[in-house]
Order: sequence, then C-alpha cells, then structure tokens
Amino acid sequence: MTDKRPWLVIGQGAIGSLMAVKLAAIDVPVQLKLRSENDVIDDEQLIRLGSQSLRLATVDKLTTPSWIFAAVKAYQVAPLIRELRTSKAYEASTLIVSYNGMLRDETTLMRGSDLHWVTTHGAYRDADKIVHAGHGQSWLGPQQSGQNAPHEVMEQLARALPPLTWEDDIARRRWQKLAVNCLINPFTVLHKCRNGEILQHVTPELWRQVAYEIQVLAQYHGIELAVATLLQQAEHVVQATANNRSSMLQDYSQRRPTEIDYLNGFIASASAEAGLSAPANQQLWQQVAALTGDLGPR
Ligand code: KPL
Repeated sequence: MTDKRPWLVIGQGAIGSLMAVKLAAIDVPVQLKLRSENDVIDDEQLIRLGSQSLRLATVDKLTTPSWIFAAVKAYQVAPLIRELRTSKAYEASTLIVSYNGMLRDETTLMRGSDLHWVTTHGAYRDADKIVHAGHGQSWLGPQQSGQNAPHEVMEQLARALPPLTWEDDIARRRWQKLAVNCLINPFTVLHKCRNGEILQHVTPELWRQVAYEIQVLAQYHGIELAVATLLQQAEHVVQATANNRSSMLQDYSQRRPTEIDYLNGFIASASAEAGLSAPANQQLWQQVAALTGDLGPR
C-alpha cells in the first residue's frame, strides 16, 4: 500500500519547483513551504513547467509528519533545519536535502537518517516558467552511511523524476559534485562567462591545482578521488552545459549571495583546519568574495 504522507517541497528555485510538479504528476499529495517571514501567504502557488501549469497548496510551516524535499542554497540549510526543529512533526518527518557545496557543521545539523539528493538534471527559470533543460540522473543516500533505503521515498522520487539510484556512500558523490562546482562556478563569475567559455581563461595548471587540493582534503576525510577523474568530470560538465550560466554567475548577476563560502571557501577553510594548504581554492574564494561582498560562512 502506498504511504500517503504529504510531500513538503521547500525552495522556490528551478529544481524545487521541478520536483514539486513532477511529484504532483504521480498523484501524491504535495505542498509548497513558503518562507514564514513572508507577510502575505497565498493558499496556492502557480508553477509553470513547459506547457503545463499547476496550482499547488502552500503552507508556512511544517505541521504534519511529511517527506520534506528541500532544494535550497547552501546558506539556507542551517536556518531551515533550525526552523524545522521547532515543529513537533519534524521528528517523524524525513528530510531530503539538495544543495551545492558542503557545510562545516553537517554532522551536528543533520540526523544520520536525513538524506542527500544529488542530481545532474538541469533546470532553470525563464521569467515565470521552469524549463527542464537537461535530463540527467539522481542519487539518494543518507547523511550517515549504513542505513536502509526508505522504500516509499525511493519509489516515489524515482517515479517522479527518474532515474534514481540509492547510494549508501553518498558522500563520495557529493565530493565529486563539489569538485565540479569548485572547478567551474568561480571562474564563470571571475570571467563573466558561460560554462563553455571557462577553459579559454583558466590555465591547465590552475585547474589541476584546484582539483589536487580537493583530492587531498577528501583523502583526509577518508574519500579517495583521483585528480585526473575530477578534471575529466568537470570538462564533461563544461561541454554538456556549455551554454549555461552557472548558478553562481546567476546569483552574482542578480546580487544574491553566492555559494562561494561552501565551495572553494569550504575547501580552503576545512583544509586550513586540517593543517593542509589549499592556496588555489583560498585565492578563488577571496577573489569571488571581493567581487560579491560575501563575508564568510554564515
Ligand atoms: O551545478 C552547476 C551550477 O551552475 O551550479 C553546474 C554543474 C556548474 C552547471 O551550471
């Protein structure tokens, strides 16, 4: 029997909206959580995806045990979890999070059974429409490895937006994604260019050094990555998303905070804490922060 507990989708960005529409399309209950500080909260919100339009119910807080799907910016994760913790329903809810980069305090912030969703699906917002630009694949895995796959969550997410693979060691996949973002996003801001143009600006030595520092820090955390593979993966993404403006370039252009503190900034600060040096990531962190006015981890 299908568990009819509701999905609470948090994050009004392209990926959150895409997932909300896709979940609603498989006929499971979906609500959108809007920010509680919004003065006026409408009962419904319209999402347009391609030629489809859908009205979804909105709430301003978690009130009932739910499957929570949060596709948010890295700097929104800690405030969101602190807010969710104030609800009694949180204990019986499953949290699925998706964000770029890493937080320094993930192990204290998250429960071992909370889930990370990593995806290569690409979506962007075009005026009031969501465009599902690139069909990719996704992986789901627990904050702390060694947990059983939650069957209903897997089944519904896989039906909504396939393909989906359960990955008990999701940390490795997250490090790989972190590396891709560290190798692409800051350069798109520094050179004000689309993903496909960065290799005209970045020297192979600098790219390799950025990847090397990530590999060394990952190894310190027990995760084996190979520099050559990281560079190949990043090059593949550069080509596959050549025409895209990275999320960091979009944030910068729209004067929103960027995620630099959680990408190259995370590599630089976590390396320093581990007694490792990461000069290339440190410099990229400083250069982007100087441009955008980001002030360090919040
Ligand atoms: O995830 C991305 C981002 O922009 O944050 C990449 C993979 C670089 C695609 O644009």
